[in-house]
Amino acid sequence: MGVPWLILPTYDEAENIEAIVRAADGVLAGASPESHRILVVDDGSPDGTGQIADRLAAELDAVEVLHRTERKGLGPAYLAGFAHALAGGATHVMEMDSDFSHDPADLARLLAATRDGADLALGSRYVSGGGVSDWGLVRRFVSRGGSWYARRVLGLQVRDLTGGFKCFRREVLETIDLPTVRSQGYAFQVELTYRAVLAGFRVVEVPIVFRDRQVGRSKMSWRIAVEAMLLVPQLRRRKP
Ligand SMILES: Nc1nc2c(ncn2[C@@H]2O[C@H](COP(=O)(O)OP(=O)(O)OP(=O)(O)O)[C@@H](O)[C@H]2O)c(=O)[nH]1
Ligand SMILES: [Mg+2]
Repeated sequence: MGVPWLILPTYDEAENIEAIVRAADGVLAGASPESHRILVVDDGSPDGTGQIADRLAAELDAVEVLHRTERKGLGPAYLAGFAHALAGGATHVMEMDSDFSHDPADLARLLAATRDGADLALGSRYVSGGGVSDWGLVRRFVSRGGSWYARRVLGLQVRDLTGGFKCFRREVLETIDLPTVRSQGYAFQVELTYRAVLAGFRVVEVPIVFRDRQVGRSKMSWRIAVEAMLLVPQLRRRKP
């Protein structure tokens, strides 16, 4: 019988990987008593994240690792993880950053939302009860502006379009034609949510508080933000 899967993409998260895997494993053991799986998707991190993940996989029943040899970006890492989880019989597939910006405790609320009627539950900073702690003005402005822009261009009601803390019911990922998804960074998150809405799935926003990573290096770049700006209008043009 299938169980919920959590995908943890990693690139140079040696300082976070062990704590995040253990925390998520504990939360999911409570939220999904029939059991769960955790898949670390590591793009050959030079800092040895993949080896730490292998050690955890040997120790913890629920954990496995997908090693990719090259750094290909967040989107392709998630697509590989989704394919693996679906082939493994996943009933639900969850996305979460591996840097504690997303609180693993919130996995329980995302999963509960999909059991209460949502097809896709989004961890949302921009609904009542959600927010960001410790971001400067510029970063707040870029993030809010990005969600506003994508919402306007795509004509969506969703408040937080760029977040990467999500829980999909299996049927959503089976329906939205993953092999044709091309975007990488923030645009990847926008594109998946957009496709789910277009396909008629029920998308629900669950308030979360996002905090900045405490250790490790950010991989967010202007290149990724600009890619998102340019790609969003193309998503609309490519509308099936
Ligand atoms: N497998 C894989 N994971 C990645 C890649 N780029 C980023 N990640 C992971 O994706 C998650 C989000 O990336 P972050 O570096 O936190 O980027 P961000 O959240 O956009 O920016 P900050 O929060 O400012 O650090 C983290 O778990 C990263 O380790 C990649 O190319 N491949
Ligand atoms: Mg981050």
